[in-house]
Amino acid sequence: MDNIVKRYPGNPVLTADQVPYESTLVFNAGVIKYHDKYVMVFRNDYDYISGSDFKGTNIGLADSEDGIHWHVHDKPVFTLHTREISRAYDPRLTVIDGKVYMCFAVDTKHGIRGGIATTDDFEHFDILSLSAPDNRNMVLFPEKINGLFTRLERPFTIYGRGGVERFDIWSSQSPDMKFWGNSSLVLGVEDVPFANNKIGPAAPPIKTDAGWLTIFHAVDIDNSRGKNGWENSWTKRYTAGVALLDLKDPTNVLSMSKEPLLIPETDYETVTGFRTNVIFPTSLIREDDQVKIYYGASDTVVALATASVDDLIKFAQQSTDIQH
Ligand code: BMA
Repeated sequence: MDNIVKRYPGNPVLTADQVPYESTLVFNAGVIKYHDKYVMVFRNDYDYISGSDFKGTNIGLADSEDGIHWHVHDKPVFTLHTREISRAYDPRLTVIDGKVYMCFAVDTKHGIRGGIATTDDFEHFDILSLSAPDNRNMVLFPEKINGLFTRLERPFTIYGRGGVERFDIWSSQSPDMKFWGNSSLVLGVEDVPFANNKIGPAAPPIKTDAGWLTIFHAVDIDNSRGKNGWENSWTKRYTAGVALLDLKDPTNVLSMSKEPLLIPETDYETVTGFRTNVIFPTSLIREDDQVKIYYGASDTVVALATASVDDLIKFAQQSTDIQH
């Protein structure tokens, strides 16, 4: 099963120098096919200060005819900044019944919230809900399940998990995108053999006969890693795994890869960039029997890879030993 994922040889597909406004890092992008074009919303961090601090973050918009060559629009399209809120970031897009929804994370003075907005034109966004803190990495399933909108999400359970980062993937449901409940654990970090720190939802799942094909990110810490990227110390590595969830009950994990699907390897994933060793997938686009996988690389650029749906399903069928 080696190399079932092919990186686009011309990677990265989006870099800060393509952006016609202040931009330092462009990464973690939501991508959909919409009205015969590819549309991307991406996180833009600009004006580096020091440590992990940037002067600002906004969400930019780009479109493309082929999913490879991107034209960035002249202004950012989504910025949240108030006395309470410092920024919105990490957008994911899902189309449900022809309507576009964007999930995003929001940093506030009182915690991190997961937001969901809808838009018709990528200029005006109506915010439908903001979760209680701390929660983020929300992704929406592309259709209602048992009559309810369904999302995967990643609460931050610091206090209840022994005071350390041990974060898991959960799901919640809603009749209207505003009120969310029916929350259940989907996958625990201890279920993932290549994570020793935390996991989280990556891209909105896609429907296959074998189940919801779901990519997630998995974090391992190795203290011998020391300095990587621009910060004084960065010891985490972000890889991507893949799982199949029951079509009728996505809290039921049918199977999961025992090994990562994508590990940082190339220069733009391991050598150059702000936080190296980070692969952060945020979008999956199905095209016949193939998928395009978009991911943030080193928190610095957007990269593209492709894989066959059948290979991903086989890769996800390695293990059915899910503990809870
Ligand atoms: C996570 C988020 C992501 C980022 C990743 C690696 O906690 O902040 O946006 O890609 O860390 O830095």
